[in-house]
Amino acid sequence: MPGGVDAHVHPDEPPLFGKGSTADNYETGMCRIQPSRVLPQVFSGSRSAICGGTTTMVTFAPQKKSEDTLLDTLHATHAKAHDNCYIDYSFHLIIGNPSLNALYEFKTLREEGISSLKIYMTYEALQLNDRQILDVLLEARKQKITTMVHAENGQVVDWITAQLEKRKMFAPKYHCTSHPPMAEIEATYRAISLSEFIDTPILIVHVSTPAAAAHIKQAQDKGLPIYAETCPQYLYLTKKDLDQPGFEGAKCVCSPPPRESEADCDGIWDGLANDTFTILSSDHCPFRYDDDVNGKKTSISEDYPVGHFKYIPNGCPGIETRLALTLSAERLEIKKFVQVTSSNPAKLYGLWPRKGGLVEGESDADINIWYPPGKMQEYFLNNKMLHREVDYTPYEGRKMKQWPRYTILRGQAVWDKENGGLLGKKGYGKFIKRDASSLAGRGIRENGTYCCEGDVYGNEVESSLTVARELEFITESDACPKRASSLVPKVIRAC
Ligand code: DUC
Ligand code: ZN
Ligand code: ZN
Repeated sequence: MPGGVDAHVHPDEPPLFGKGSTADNYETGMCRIQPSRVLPQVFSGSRSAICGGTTTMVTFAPQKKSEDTLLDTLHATHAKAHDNCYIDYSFHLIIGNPSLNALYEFKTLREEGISSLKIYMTYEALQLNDRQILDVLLEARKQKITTMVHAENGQVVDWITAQLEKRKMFAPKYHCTSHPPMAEIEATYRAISLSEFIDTPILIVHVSTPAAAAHIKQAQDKGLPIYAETCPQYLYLTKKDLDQPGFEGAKCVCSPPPRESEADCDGIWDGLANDTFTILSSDHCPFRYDDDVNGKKTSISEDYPVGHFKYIPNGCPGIETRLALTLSAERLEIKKFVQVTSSNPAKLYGLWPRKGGLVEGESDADINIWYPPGKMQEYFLNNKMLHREVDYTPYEGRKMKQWPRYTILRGQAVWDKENGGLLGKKGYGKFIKRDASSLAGRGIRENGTYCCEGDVYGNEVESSLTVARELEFITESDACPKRASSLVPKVIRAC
């Protein structure tokens, strides 16, 4: 199979999601964020990735609210990654401040091979209001940039958090209470509406709730270019994993949180099977557990002896386990597994056919060789098997049936499970310039109407288009370009 493409990875990030900084860096070096505790020079995000069969990752370059430029952020992130990666990589820009200058820089981002952004509808440090989101979507549309959206209503989360605090409910499990499905469902619907209004594609990241997935599916069935991602934590974890004695539940605090029951996980599996989800990423956001300087335990203090859920850094590790966990579940057809973990992320983020496929003469030779079904001795996952900074896995003790036997990156063997394990070298991984997203959107005719208009779109879409025309952001260059997308919505393919 083609090597894995993980399009949602957070190495070496500053505190943005609660307290704490992510542990895995791009390289093998000392853990930057732990000056008082020198860690062995053996682990890193990209090393961990390659040991689990992921050969390309797209990480984040986070612009802070206080910053006016994106290009400095991009260059600083390049500096962290350069010569430090075991696997090939690119970056999504996180837009914390869509200032005029930042919007102006979108064009340069494209010239520098960056064709995707992420925005947040929650988190004080990152949250954009609807007006700012419209600014981003409009400029992204002009530059053919794909916008990833973290869809949770931040004000709802803050309000419930205050209610819980009044009642002195601080334990990790209240993270779930403070991030209810409603906050995700509402924000998902709003993001879809804003995207439809601007007529530009979005990718809703880390979807956790079947009801949010239903909104996405409905939009897709209308022909709208709404794409979605889910992650292993929503396939395997539930609220019970946060409801553990003491502080233990903090290990599984991420946002959106794992949901109520296994029925929710089943609903997310169904979304993978029925194409609602285009990609399955790890959202590897690696905070150490037993770490009161930068990890999960920063939320413990004298006032909060079992921590305070609102200060627990949000995120779970998972880059190394994403592929093997999913394959071990034996719930997806192999073709679907390859699509959601490799080919589709490559197509969505402008890496195809170089990445995510085995196309003769066009693809890099990035290959995973797995054990034939039933030929690998079953085993129980254990964090000690993994190759990174993080001191736990949320999937400890899970029964596994698969792990990559060999991994090859650009023709070089970089992982041989039975003969030495890691063979890859730091610095072999290269930055990959990305093309315009395959999520370029619907075809629009020169006269401004959709090339697939008709019953499938209905009046609502037509009226948005009229507004779009009035604002003159539909230009000749948008005229039914037979977009080079290999992943356009079904209705478009028909025309
Ligand atoms: N969103 C992410 O994408 N990753 C970690 C935390 C979060 O909220
Ligand atoms: Zn997010
Ligand atoms: Zn993330």
